[in-house]
Amino acid sequence: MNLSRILKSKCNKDISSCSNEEIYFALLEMVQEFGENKVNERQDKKKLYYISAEFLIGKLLSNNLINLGIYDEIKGILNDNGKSISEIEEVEPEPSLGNGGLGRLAACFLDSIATLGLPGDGIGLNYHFGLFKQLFKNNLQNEEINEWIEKQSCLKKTDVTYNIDFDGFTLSSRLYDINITGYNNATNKLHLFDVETVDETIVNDGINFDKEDIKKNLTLFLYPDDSDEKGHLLRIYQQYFMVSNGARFILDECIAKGSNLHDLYDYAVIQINDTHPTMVIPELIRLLVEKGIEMDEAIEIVSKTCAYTNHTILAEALEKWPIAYLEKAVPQLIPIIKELDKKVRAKYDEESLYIIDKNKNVHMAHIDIHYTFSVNGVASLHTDILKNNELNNFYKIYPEKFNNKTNGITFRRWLMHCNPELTKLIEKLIGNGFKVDAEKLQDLIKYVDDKEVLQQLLDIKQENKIRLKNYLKKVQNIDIDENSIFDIQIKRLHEYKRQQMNALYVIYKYLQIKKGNIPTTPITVIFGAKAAPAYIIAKDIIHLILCLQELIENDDEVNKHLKVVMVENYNVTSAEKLIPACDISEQISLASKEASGTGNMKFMLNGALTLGTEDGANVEIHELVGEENIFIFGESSDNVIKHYEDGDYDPLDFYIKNKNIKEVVDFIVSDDLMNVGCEENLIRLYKEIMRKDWFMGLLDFQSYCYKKEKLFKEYENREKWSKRMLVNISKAGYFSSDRTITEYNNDIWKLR
Ligand code: OX2
Repeated sequence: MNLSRILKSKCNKDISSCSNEEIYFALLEMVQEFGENKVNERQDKKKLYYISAEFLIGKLLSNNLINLGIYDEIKGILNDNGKSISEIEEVEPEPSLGNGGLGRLAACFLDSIATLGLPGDGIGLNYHFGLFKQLFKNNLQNEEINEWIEKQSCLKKTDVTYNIDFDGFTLSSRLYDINITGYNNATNKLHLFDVETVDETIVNDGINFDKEDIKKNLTLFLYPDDSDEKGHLLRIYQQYFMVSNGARFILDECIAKGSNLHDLYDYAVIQINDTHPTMVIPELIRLLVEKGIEMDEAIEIVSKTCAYTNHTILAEALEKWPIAYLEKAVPQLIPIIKELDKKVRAKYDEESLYIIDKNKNVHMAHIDIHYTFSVNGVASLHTDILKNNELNNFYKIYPEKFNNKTNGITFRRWLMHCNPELTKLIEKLIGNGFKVDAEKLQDLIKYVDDKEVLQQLLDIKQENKIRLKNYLKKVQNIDIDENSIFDIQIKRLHEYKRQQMNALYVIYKYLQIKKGNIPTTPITVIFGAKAAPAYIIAKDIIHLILCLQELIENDDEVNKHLKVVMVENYNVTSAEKLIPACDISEQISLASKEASGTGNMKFMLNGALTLGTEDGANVEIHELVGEENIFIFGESSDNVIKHYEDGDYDPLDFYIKNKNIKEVVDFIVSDDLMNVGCEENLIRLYKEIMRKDWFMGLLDFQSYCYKKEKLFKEYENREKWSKRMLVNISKAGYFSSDRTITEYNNDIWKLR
């Protein structure tokens, strides 16, 4: 195959005389054709459908080139023609079809499913603007639309359409497909449904639009503002549209393969990604009954076909819909949901197990747990908490359904693509095997005393820090010092993730420097986070961080030693730059609240050391790397759960008794900050932290500061630090999503 010739013919002229855009579109077309040639023609009887409201796939071009095994060659060809692959990567818009970990996990899973050669497709929605684009203005978050669909894109229009009935109107759908090509393996599909009548022009003034105009708005945004009833209804419309299309599509494919529907579970397994797609259960039952199957049998068939993953124990994220809303939007499901509830009530005399509670709310997770054959958590601590606390009543009646699948990440994107230098070094040391068998990374451990290798690790980190410095200069015109410690917290903004605690540390450090306690090595604290548009306190936390950024930047006494950077519009693309450059990975959620986390795994794989609580997958990282190679602090999850049960936590106690804490908390409303910020936001946040502090930041603040100081001291011993880096990299193999998917397949899907 002469790639140079193919590319040239797609460009219609010499590569050297093409613009980056022209080359990008030529490559896009080429990758699509190559991927198409690898579509799994083998008709496996059983197929997995991973149904999810989010697929945070990130830019696709380079990953496709890597997975097709032609990245290096293309890079070379471009180089020979005076072009740079990274500049061409920049042309590609990033689809933001996800919010955070849950959506990125789904994308990593699709990569691994295809890489392992398993028959498995994704099903979701084709949001035109995805999650919003974040802009900072006056130290506040503003939201804009994120346009990513161009005339030519990774989306392939298909001729699959359905008519989806709602109360009083019908929407016709259209399926668009994205190729998911595995690493050196077959191509699967991501199926994204859209509404034919969607209308992008109804959005105005940022991200505002008429929430009631369902025909035009249904697939405009992921998670439209749901702070009012109209927003809730829109979400229900979206969810039903997704699952009804998905269910019809699945049934059609199974029938085409020879299923008589009584044996649906021999042809399909449906993984329900959190509760957003839960309505697929009643919808499938409804469709089966429509096709002549008795209700009881239909329920049994569907229960044997579907499996459910729980991603969170946060009460507000466990969806429950007022039955009145469902009656309004999807009345056709009501008799089925009532039947499902009736069956539960007939069997169990226990309110907490019911699907419809006494306040007439429908608990989506309860539908999942009763009417699927598998319920899994996403890290071992999380699954234990589900079994022993949150879902204990369910665990008692269905112990056999509960299982753990610790999350993972695809190393193709989160090592090979984002950190080519480190990849090259690993290849040189232990060969290529780790790319398909990540556990092979353990072979690196034999270099733990090899000074040359350790120095190379430090050198690569340094290069990646410079790369990040250049990137931030370019996209945000911010200067950072590559010789400072890069301390990074990037994730959705949520109080339980405790960015506010990190910000309080920044204040602490600022005040220390003011008092003359200068850090040996300067520190750069980097944040990246979007706050949900209607989540006031989260936006206040962003405001605080931006105000600190400005205050410190303008303080010549401090800015040589400490810097705060809030990365604008944090997304997959910027994560790929931030993670390889990181020294300290902040994983500081309140123990018990972060189900798993996956950023923690990406950082570790790229040689950052974790500063974290004993939460989510941090627990497993801790076990793997050992005490010496991770920095753990804070209250245990058992104690946290007990504090909640006993209701005995009061932040005011800490504020009053601890001088240090009072000083940093008070600083939020100091003149210094008020001068650069908004009084209303800062006072609101101050009160929230002092009076509520729902996620116990003040409880852990002292031990957080202590550990962080220790870390900074340890950083000075570069050799010891580099050993720790090596241990972290060598132990990261367990967190490959290839391992996770192998477990899903062995225990739940049983494909092949
Ligand atoms: C996230 C969890 O918060 C995160 O801990 C986990 O790593 C990720 O899912 C993937 O499992 N609910 N949970 C999540 O997002 C939502 C929504």
